[in-house]
Amino acid sequence: LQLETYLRRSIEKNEIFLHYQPQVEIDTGRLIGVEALVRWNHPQLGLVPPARFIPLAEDTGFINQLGQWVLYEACRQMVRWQEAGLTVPKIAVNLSVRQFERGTIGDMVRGILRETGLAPQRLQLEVTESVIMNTGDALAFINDLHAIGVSLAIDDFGTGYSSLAYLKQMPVQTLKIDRSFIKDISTDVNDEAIAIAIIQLGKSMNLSVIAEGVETDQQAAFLRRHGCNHAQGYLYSRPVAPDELLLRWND
Ligand code: G
Ligand code: G
Ligand code: MN
Ligand code: NA
Repeated sequence: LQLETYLRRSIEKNEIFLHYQPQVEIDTGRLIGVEALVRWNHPQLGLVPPARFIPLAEDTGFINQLGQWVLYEACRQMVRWQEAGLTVPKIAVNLSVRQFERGTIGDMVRGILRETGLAPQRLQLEVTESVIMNTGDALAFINDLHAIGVSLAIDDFGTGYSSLAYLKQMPVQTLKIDRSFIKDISTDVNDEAIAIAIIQLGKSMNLSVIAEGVETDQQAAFLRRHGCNHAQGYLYSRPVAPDELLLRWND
């Protein structure tokens, strides 16, 4: 309960900030985008992991305020990097199921793009399969977002229970292979088979596929060999502060 009280005030107290994890083309190491990941630094508690406060924010409804703050800040940061001379091709922002409940997600995205001046093509929204399956009329919302010109990614793909028939109707551009399938590549043949199947599915449905949680050269080589050329993970970079991204990727 204490945590909930703290969380409610976290935005106004400037305790919330974003880190950004690079997404790269495996072949060239080129930066293709970043994923925005929210962080909470409380003066007494220290850094609270998102795995603790995101579910709380979802349960209490605070995720709506938080999600709006995150999206605005992420779009603003893209403009700041641009002004500093770094063009980040694309920013990916996570959305929770509750952000779809009010039916105003499209208006929020439109408003923030207008305010920040970020081109819609440079914003990708990540939703999990459970967002799609647990949102009434998900297709209408997804179509609305698609009409704005932003792209959509399915996060943690393969861990949920979305039907492929559903996927077929969705104007989705990207599948993110969940880290759990990448972790044991080269030791677990089942995980390898799943990763390959997702890559093939993406190819045949004309979707781009990005592997999450890539930590080793071996994993990267496996992915590349099987036709997945986009990756995100500690092998390339941890999530970093905006200035660090600028330093490390500005050439
Ligand atoms: O950074 P990592 O520990 O950074 O993130 C843990 C979890 O928190 C991931 O499942 C990630 O999708 C989720 N997460 C991180 N940032 C956000 C955010 O801005 N919004 C939502 N809804 N989830 C986020
Ligand atoms: O669930 P989502 O994919 O949105 O969140 C990404 C999460 O994965 C974040 O917690 C991020 O810090 C973490 N992450 C990113 N790259 C790696 C990696 O290479 N290894 C591990 N173990 N975690 C990672
Ligand atoms: Mn994500
Ligand atoms: Na994920």
